[in-house]
Amino acid sequence: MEKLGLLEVLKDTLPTLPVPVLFKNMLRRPDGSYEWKLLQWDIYDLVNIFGDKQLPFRIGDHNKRTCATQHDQCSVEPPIKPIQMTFGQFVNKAYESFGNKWLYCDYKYMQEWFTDKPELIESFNWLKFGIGESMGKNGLHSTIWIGSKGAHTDCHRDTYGYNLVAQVYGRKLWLLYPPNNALIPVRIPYEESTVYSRFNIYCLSEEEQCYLMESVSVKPKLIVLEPGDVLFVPNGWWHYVESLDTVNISVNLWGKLETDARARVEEALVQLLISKLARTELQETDVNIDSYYYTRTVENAVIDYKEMEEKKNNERNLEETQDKSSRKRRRADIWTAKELAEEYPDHVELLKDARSDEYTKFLEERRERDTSIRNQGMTENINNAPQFDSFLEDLINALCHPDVINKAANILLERFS
Ligand SMILES: O=C(O)CCC(=O)C(=O)O
Repeated sequence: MEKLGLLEVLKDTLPTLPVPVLFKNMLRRPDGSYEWKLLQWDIYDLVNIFGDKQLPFRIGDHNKRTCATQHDQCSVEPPIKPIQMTFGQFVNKAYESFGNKWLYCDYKYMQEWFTDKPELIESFNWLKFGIGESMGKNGLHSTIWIGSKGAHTDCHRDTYGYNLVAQVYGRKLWLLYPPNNALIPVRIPYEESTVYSRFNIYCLSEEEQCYLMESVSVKPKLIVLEPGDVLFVPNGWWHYVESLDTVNISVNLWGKLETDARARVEEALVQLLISKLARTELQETDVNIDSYYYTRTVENAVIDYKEMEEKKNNERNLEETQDKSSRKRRRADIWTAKELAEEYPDHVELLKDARSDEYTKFLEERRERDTSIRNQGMTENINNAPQFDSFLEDLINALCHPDVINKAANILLERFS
């Protein structure tokens, strides 16, 4: 039988993979050069391409124990607004170390920020990963992340889709945990489609370090992405991401999943609760709209879900009438991660569980950030951190807990016909 191309296999397989996978050398030509222009450009090319466009950069502290995650602007003392600068100015500041701060222009949709830069949008695509033309033929539906050393995204999991992340410049460390509730999901800080963990992994307290070592029984994966690497992250996996080098760029694409319609109902329920309960300073501004709007959003998500279910049932019925061999063929299109790695060893790597000494060292390094501040007597804000103290937050996090929302969505969907 003719060997299927990896692209063909990934089309059906990627959305079904339950474990992360690393794609190596997928973006290289046989002569070793990169296919993507985005990967061919050096830092001077990139400075030219980004030009004089002003970009917002979040600022955070190296070695600062804020207790609340630094993702939440309100929890940084004093609250800091993102600063605007060009990519060229960012590069200069990054190399000057910028007063021991990190800068992060993160989670920027190309279609919101860079439609005036077609060269950038056309400089990469996801077709090799089996993504269809409409989403994958260029970078339009992707997001870009530009940060300096220490810039990080707090531990979270995404509500919708699966994730393909390509490292473009510098190295980034990814800590991944399989789906579980031991990492304590919270909805404050609130961000649509992002469920944060209560753990501030960037600078851990001793208690948090112990908890992660002793009470989280699932085994994490730890990987450093280099330019040209592409990481696949399945839906529901927690990830904490930290930039290791002076200048860091990555791009990603969230692929669609059948389960997204159901996740949308749950996410709309959370939004409605937050809009009712959260104090304005704990919310993104767009949440502070009359909750009538969010009630309708839940209703629309329920309608969409029901329509999706009906379509799926029709397709299933059609399949039942197909002959057995074509059904078998469809099943054979789905591979396991192990099969992929065995069949395409040059391109697909399974991620091993982090070795215990590796994980211990990783956590220890992040706790030392805490210790360095503790020694300087700067721990006051630990006890005032909203995530740990506020009863309202505890209440919101209880009501928005995935188990509660899942149950509420079940009941709602059962009743709605
Ligand atoms: O690169 C980062 O800082 C975070 C990326 C991320 O969270 C994602 O792609 O889902």
